[in-house]
Amino acid sequence: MAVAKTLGQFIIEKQSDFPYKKGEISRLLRDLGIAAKIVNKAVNKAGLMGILGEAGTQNVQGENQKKLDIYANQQFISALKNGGECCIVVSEENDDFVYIDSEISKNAKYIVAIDPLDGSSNIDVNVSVGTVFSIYRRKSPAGKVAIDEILQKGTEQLASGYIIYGSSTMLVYTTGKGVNGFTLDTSIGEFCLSHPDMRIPVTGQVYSINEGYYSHFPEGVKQYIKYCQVEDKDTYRPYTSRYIGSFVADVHRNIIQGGIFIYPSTAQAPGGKLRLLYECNPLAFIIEQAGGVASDGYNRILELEPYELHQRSPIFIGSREMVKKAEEMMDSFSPQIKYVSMVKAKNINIQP
Ligand code: AHM
Ligand code: MG
Repeated sequence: MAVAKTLGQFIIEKQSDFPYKKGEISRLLRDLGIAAKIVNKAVNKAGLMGILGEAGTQNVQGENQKKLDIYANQQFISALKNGGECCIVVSEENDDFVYIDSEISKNAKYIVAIDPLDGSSNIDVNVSVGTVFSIYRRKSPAGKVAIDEILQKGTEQLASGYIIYGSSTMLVYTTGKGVNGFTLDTSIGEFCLSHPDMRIPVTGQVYSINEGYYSHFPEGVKQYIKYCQVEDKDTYRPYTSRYIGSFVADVHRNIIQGGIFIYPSTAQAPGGKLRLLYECNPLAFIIEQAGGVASDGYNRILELEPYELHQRSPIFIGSREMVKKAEEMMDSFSPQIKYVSMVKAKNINIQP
């Protein structure tokens, strides 16, 4: 039987593709991969180990229980701390950024934005969840990291990726030279190259959106949904609707099969739901590298200006032709909510 290439071997082989060729990005990816294996174990055993439950409660052994997303956050931060390459972590689980203060990190140059366990409410019902991460380089050479070094545009990402804890566990990443996917072989405890050079089909037949909020959607989104549902043999419509409610899982399926995922602005949530720094930007980088498009309905996600750590953005992400069609609809039917820049979007008054 042929021996599969491990993530570690692949990273060494691709070292020359990485920016700042000193092995630093490789080490960061390795550290994230280590934490992913630990989190994978906990996710798999979640129902068995009594690890589920609210933070602060006690399990049957009288031990303090941790919600799995808090556990995942701790694992990723401590792996990054031990690795010594990361100086700042921006995490969905922490209101403020986390400064990594340790002897080996004193010259660290990288900022990691992470959602340690996205879609964690799905764990209670045994549905796939994910980790999403993004790596930036600090701008100043040393000393205190300024907030504008932390709030960089998605175009500044050096690497991004996700881990999907599903029927199998996969780590998918890009450093701007295509997208590669690795499946965890639990018998040897290694991520092995299983999906080299991932490409998203130019179009697809899956649209993915929470239609329960239909009445709150902008007119452009309503019109796009109608378009997806209309019969048309030439474009293989009607499309099929698939919504897991777990961002990583929905986007991962669409990368493989082709499709569009939309979480738009709604009357209740004018900025959308998903977070720019550690949900939208990392997956937008992956999607673009796989040949797809990621937009807020009007603008490229990667060019949005970040103004705060936990800022949200509407997102239309997936197969090129499908996202372009949805953008056309937004332009024609919802021009009034055009997000010219996120700074303006902050105060925009949305009339769907
Ligand atoms: P979370 O960060 O609180 O886990 O929420 C993010 C999740 C995404 O994974 C998913 O796409 C979305 O929320 C689903 O939201 P909704 O239930 O509103 O459709
Ligand atoms: Mg999340």
